[in-house]
Amino acid sequence: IQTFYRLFHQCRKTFAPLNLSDYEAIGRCEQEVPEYFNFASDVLDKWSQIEKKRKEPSNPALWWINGKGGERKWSFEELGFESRKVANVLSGPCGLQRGDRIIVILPRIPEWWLLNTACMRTGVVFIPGTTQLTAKDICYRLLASKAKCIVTIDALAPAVDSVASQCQFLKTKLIVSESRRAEWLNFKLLKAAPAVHNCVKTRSQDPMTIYFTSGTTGFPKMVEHSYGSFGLGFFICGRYWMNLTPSDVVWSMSDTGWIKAAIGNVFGPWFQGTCAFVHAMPQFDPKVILNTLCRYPVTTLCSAPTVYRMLVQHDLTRYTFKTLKHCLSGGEPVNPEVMEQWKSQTGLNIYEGYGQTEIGMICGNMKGMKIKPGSLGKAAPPYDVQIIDEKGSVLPPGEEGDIAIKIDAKRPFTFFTRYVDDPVKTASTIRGNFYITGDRGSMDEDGYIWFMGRSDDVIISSGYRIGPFEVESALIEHPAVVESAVVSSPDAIRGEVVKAFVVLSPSFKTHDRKKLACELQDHVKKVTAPYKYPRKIEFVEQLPKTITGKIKRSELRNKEWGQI
Ligand code: BCO
Repeated sequence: IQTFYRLFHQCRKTFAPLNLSDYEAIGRCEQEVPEYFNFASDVLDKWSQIEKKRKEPSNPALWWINGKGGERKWSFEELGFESRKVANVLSGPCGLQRGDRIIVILPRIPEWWLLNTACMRTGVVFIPGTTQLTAKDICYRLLASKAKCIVTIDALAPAVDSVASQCQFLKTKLIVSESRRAEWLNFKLLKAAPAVHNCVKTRSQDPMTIYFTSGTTGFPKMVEHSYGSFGLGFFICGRYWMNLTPSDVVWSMSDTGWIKAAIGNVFGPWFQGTCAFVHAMPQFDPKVILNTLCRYPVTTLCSAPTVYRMLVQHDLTRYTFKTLKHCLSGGEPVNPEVMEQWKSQTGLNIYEGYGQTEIGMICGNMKGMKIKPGSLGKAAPPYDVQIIDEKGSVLPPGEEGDIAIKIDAKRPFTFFTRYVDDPVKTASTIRGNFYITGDRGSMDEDGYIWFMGRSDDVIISSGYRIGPFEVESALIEHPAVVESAVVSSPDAIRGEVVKAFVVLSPSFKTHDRKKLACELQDHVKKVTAPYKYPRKIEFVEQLPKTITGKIKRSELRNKEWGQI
């Protein structure tokens, strides 16, 4: 009888329609989070069924181009078919089981989307990483996460091989490549893999993905998200901030290593049955972006403010974006001047969203809302965002304090589960009944939040979250550096950039300073992901310190921002 009921419920679930209004109610915390949820079987496979029943042709689920004539378009059905095969590669030749962890360092190629979906189908925990990671970064991530498998491309395979012997947990290496590489499995295994796969039944709280994210101290921490926080958590964002429908085509430019790629390229669009458009540009080039917006039917553009700052340097009136109707930005604050320039040349507003790897979207300018340029918008459901003081009391409108999220009896389901292996850091994010974002700001009478800066030493440059400690650790490995302090410094294009104050060792004091600065920049790019390199370097005799010898980064930062 039990077996009968189990099968009956399974069948009912499989053939149940995709009830988006239920997901909306869950996203707003008006309905309980279901005990079981898996984005692949509960959403993607449902869109595949809907697609089959439609009479008129649908947009593809994924539309990928590489600008060199390469193009792939997958319907939800094709995505399902291919990702089931990848799931069989993961549980077959790769030997992965539910709960095992996999690091995926891939550029914007379709295989990334397949692996993402295949991990949901198998219950393997997906850990994406940017292709800018160096051998040292990869080693750190393999050891910290205890990942059993890594997937990457030819360009990064030598970096993985150079550290693999130190990574005792790593069992399988999978390469996405046209050629064979010794000791690596090839993604081409997919061709022979079976296309039948039963998606695992995952609880909403089960771990689904881990992101490495930078903080003030130490090396990046592991932010763990669950099937509920990650899948269900992005419903509101996709529907109301991104304003997506099945007839839209969204182009979100984020690198695959960041949560923004998950929001803008996976969960945001696919929850709404929208096409995720991807242009695999090997290098960022504003002209390529503008031409792509003219040639392809992109309706919705999502990118970091730095990209908009770079785009408005061009004469936009020479380009006609026939289908573009909604523009989004996130990852760093967008300045009102850029919004104004974009609007005057394209007729379109930029709708800013503010979020974090830990908790997704916190505030946003939802479509149709009055935009107050320079503000982050209003609290995004299900969050109750408040500005609080150091005792945890809510501050009145206009007063600066910590941007925080009210937590009632239990944490909102959209929150990350924990910093893996770091209960102290996990607990440190809570003050009384509030989650502390680490950002400072104020709220006006209308509930709009205004960002003021970080409360810690984290640097937000071009949308990247950069920990000063990571850059200082890279610098100290160079023989010229006795010590350094790394802080943010204002920049017209990137919002802020990394600046290093460096004390030189005596034997380097007579060296050409310009050449030495370039050498140190190249050195940092080799030791750690290049986006972190100090774009400004100042050589100093000594660093400001407290009586106990702690470097006063805040003093240097305030000077940079003209606050002293
Ligand atoms: O600017 P430079 O040329 O001096 O240096 C660049 C690269 O050339 C260099 N580099 C890259 N790979 C290298 C290398 N150097 C040596 N060897 C290599 N293998 O390193 C620098 C990297 O800087 P970049 O990434 O900013 O490059 P670029 O081309 O200027 O790109 C501009 C942007 C705007 C496209 C880029 O900065 C970007 O993608 N920013 C957005 C980041 C983002 O998506 N953030 C969102 C995070 S998620 C989040 O915030 C949570 C929200 C809920």
